[in-house]
Amino acid sequence: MPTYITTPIYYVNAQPHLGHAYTTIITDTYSRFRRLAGDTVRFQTGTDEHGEKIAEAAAKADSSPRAYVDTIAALFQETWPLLNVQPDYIIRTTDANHVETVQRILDQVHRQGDIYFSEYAGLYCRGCERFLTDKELVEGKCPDHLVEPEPIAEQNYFFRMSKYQDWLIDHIKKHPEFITPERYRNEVLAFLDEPLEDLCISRPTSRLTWGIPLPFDRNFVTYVWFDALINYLTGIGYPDDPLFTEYWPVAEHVIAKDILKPHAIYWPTMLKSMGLEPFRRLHVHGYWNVDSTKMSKSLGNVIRPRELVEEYGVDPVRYFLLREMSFGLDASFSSDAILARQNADLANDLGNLFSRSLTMIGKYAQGRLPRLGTDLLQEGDRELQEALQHMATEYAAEMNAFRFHKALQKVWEVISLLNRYIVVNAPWELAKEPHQQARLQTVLALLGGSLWMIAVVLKPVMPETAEKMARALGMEEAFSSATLDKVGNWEAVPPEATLAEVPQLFPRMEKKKEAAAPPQGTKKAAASGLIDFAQFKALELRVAQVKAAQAVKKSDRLLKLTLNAPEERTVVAGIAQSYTPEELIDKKVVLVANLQPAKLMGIVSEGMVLAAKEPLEDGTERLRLLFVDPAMSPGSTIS
Ligand code: ME8
Repeated sequence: MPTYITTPIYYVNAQPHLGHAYTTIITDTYSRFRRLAGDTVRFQTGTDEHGEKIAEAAAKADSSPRAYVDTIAALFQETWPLLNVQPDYIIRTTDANHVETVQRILDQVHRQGDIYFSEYAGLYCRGCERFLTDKELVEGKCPDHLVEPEPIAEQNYFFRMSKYQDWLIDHIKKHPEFITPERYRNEVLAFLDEPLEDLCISRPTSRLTWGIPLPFDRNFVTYVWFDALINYLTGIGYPDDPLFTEYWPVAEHVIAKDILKPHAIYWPTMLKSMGLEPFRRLHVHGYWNVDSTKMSKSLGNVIRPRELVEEYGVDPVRYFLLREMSFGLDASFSSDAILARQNADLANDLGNLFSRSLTMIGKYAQGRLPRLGTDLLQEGDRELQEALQHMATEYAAEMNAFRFHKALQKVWEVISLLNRYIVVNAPWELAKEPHQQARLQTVLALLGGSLWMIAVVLKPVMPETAEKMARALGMEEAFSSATLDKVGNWEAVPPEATLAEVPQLFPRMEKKKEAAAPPQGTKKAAASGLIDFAQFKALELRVAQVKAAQAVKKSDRLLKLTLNAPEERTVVAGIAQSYTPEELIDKKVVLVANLQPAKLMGIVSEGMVLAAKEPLEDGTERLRLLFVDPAMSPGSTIS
């Protein structure tokens, strides 16, 4: 069976980040999975290089568009090997074969009367590179770019998208798999409840020249979305290449929710107009945030794939991204979250299971995986075998449905079962009993066979780790040609393999000290005057109660406070002109608890208390302490 799977083609106005990495890694994983299932696969990614946004970015970088797109496209291409992503074809919309395909399609659609010339006045968002309808605006602004769109009136070419509205609704309703998860299918159907407008598909060269010229009017270039979507056809040689005949009927696209409308509405209607079948499935995922905040350049919290891989290793990154995001929903990236997965799921559950099992096979079976004697199986053994068969079926179903987090959950259920199986069967005890030797060999054979199957299902997700596992099991050769149907099939476990040295699959990782490793983006954030969430969290704010207060000798500004936080703290505060010592007793204040101690008038101050200050016209200032609700106990954290 053929599989054709694509990522969006990424704009070259920004460097690759976590979001691009995610979409491309899941597409790579899916393509590796389909290969494992026996398909011939074509996996395509690429870069979207025309349009206003790119022209503007090039101008800002003081570069010609051509030189600029070459530089950024190369950055994307260099990123994929770092993530162990192996596309079969990387397209650039500035490639000659793409320009030719776009012009051929424009000519065809124009000739058959689906493109017309007209005047249009509307509100244009430069960020979206399209006209927005009034309904899409939130408080008069584009909800994605938070800017007021500009009123623009100009003559342009239009694609008769509205003509295909009824057909599209019908197609979506008849094919539940066309757009998934269902929430996005519903979103598209709701949008199609309203009359669809025709799509403006040109830009006058007076306003923009960095685009594909319309073949029938050289005063215009093609609108970037009409150009970009066609990449999915160019890459397989539309219309004459045999690749097109083989792969178009099975085309599947992967995108995030931001570009749902062009893919679910523009693209199928364009295809219909060309007389082609629409793609088979559109898989839509949610957005990655960072520490629960939108990732953005201005916040300085953009995560770069290269830095991630350097810090955690490629397989933990791939595993984390697939496991952590419920496909279709948003997810939050944080170094705590990835460390937790690395240590618990990988180092502990899988890594320990693997090294324990192999060490025992080394010790009690002289490093050769015993053959499984079916006559000796006990109930727990059969349960384990069934669990693996079950895992194979469920894993395949979840992977096919793009529910990667669930597919991995199924695998980890078996990993937990295997860890329990070791405890229950205690091979080290069996080894002590001469009459238990046959039993011991069965337990070891089941452990080794199970690990082989786990290596096979992990191959699409963590290719390097899976190969390391197979090598250590002495099954490298069988592994390179392994197929999914071997999982759960005990006859297919490579027989009597000789184990190699036991590797450590995943090191346990410690949280880096903030001081030693400033959070990513800190430099940029500092330049913009912003701090990121991790920097804010580095402040330890606590509720403290004033137990005693007294004036500091020879100072008319300072008071010495004794605080219950709940340990006792001495803090010297410059508040003597705003408060008498008596009025502060028992008050609850905000203490900065992790400030380095400092000596003031000979007294060591262990922190500071927070106050609001307001300059007054007479040159003095009003100062009031921040008091906390008296119901809060001393020591409560403030965040
Ligand atoms: O839209 N979380 O390109 P683009 C998850 N050129 N995924 C994210 C993400 C995030 N925070 N940010 C970006 C374009 N992505 C057009 C596409 S296709 C014919 C033309 C990923 O560079 C996600 O896949 O803005 C999203 O759909 C895509 O990058 C947008 O990339």
